Amino acid sequence: MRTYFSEDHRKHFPQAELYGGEFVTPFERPSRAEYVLARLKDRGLTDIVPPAAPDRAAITAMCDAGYLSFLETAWAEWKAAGYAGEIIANCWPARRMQDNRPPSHIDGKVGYYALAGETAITGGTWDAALASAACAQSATAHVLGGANAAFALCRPPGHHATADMYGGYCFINNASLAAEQMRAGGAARVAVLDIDFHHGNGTQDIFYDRGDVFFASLHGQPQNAYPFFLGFADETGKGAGDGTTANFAMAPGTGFDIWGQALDEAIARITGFGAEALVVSLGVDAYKDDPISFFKLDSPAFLEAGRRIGRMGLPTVFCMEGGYAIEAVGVNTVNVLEGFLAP
Ligand code: OKP
Ligand code: ZN
Repeated sequence: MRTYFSEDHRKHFPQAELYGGEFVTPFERPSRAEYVLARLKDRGLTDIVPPAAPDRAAITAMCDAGYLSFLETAWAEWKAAGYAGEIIANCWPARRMQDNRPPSHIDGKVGYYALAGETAITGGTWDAALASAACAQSATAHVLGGANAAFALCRPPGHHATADMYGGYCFINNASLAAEQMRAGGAARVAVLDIDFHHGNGTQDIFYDRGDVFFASLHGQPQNAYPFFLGFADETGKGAGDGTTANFAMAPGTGFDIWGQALDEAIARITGFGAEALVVSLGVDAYKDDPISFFKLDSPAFLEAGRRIGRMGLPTVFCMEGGYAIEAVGVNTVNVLEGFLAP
C-alpha cells in the first residue's frame, strides 16, 4: 500500500493548546507523523511518496469561500492587529446570537470560524492544511487509478472541520475531500467510516443531507466526549440523506468486545448501502493509553479492525486523523493497514 506524506506538515506546530485552563504543548504535534513513518518503514511499507500539488478547485467546491480566505489571511491579520501570540478563539456566536454575519475584525472572524478554542492557528497552518489535503487527494487519485488502497498520512487531521469551521486540530476535511473525489471519479455510492475516538462532526455535517455518501462513526458518547454537541445515535441524516448517517456512541471504558460489535454493525450498514468505495477516517485514539480518550482497545484490536475493513473488499482510502499516545500511534495505525492488507 502506498503512503502519501508531505514534510510540510511541520509548518503547523503551535506552541499552545488551551487545555484545563492552561496552555500546554498541543497533543496533536509533528512527532505523531514521525512515529507513523518509522513504523511503516519497520514493517516494509516503504512506498512513501509526496503528494501532487493540492487541487484547490476541489477544496473551493467543498468549503465556504469566506472560510478559506479567512484561513489564508488570518495570520497576517492577527499580526497586523498587533497580537504577539498564536491565534486562539475566545468569543463565539452562541445561542440566540447572529451566526451568519462574519465580522470584519480579526477577533470576531476567529470566533465566527472556530468551532472550539483548543486549536491554535500559526503562520504555517494554512500551508500545512493544504499539504494535508493534498495527501488525501493524491491517495484518492491513486485508488481511482486502480490501486485497491492508499494511505494519506494527513497532518493536521480533518474530520472535525466543516465547510466553514475549524477546530479539534482540524482545518480542511481531508476525508470528505476524498469521498467527493471518489464520487467525481465514478463511484456512485461512497462511504466514510470514521474510527477515530472522537465523533467526525465535520464529515457528518458535510454529507448530512446527501443520499450518495454514507457516514458511519464509532466514538465516545457526546455526553462525555469532545466534540460534545454532535454524534448522538438519533442523528441519522436528513432529506435525501435520511438514513445515511450512523452514529455508534459508546460509554467510557468501552473495550473491543463492544467496539468490535459496533464496527461490524457499521460495516453491515455500509455494505447494505451499496458503497462502491470507502474512505476510512483513521484515528487510533480509541487506544487504551490515549491521554485524551476513554476507550480501551489494545494494539491487536487495531489489527483485527483492519482485517474486518479489508474483508469489505472495497477500494479504500485511509486518511490519518487522531491518536495521541505518541509512541503507540505508529504501531496502531500500521496495524490497521496491515490487517487490511492481510484480512
Ligand atoms: C481531535 B481528533 C479532552 C480535550 C479534547 C480536543 C480533542 C480533539 C481531537 N479533555 N480536546 O478527533 O483526534
Ligand atoms: Zn480523535
